Amino acid sequence: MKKVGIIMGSDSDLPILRKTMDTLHALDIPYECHIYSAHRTPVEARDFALNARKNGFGVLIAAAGMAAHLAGAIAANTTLPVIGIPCKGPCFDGMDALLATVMMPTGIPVATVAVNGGANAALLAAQIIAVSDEALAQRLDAKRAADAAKVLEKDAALQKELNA
Ligand code: RP5
Repeated sequence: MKKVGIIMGSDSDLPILRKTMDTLHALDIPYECHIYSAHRTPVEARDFALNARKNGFGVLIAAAGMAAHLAGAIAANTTLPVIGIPCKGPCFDGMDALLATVMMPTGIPVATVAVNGGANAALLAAQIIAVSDEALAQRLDAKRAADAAKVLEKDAALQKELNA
């Protein structure tokens, strides 16, 4: 199976990427995780993206906050699918990172998930890989069914309480 590459702009983003790693781990998807910044280590970020396909990656996830150029800078150097996670910083409730990540110019797409959407980034990466991996597609179906069952259990408990 192709690996998922996870890149974060700073170790301060790590709590959000833990959700990404946990979700990939639960789905049995191999991944590598690195701290490379578009601004502080631009050479390493570029080299990682340039070599990602030949190094066995199938999807890249890039997370950054504030002037969040990382996902775009990664996408500029690969045609692998890139998923951006805007991370909430100290100002603007994450709107700064959301706009910086999502507003890519035509030709260099980044699939942007919600602010701090670490788990959804992993699930989207999994769904991309599952296009050509039936066993993974089945694990995703099972997770959807289990998640739905949990919601219905909560609904049943609520109905019981309201109708008591
Ligand atoms: C971004 O700047 C990082 O992705 C992080 O979200 C933000 C702040 O970084 P630190 O100053 O906490 O290292 O590049």
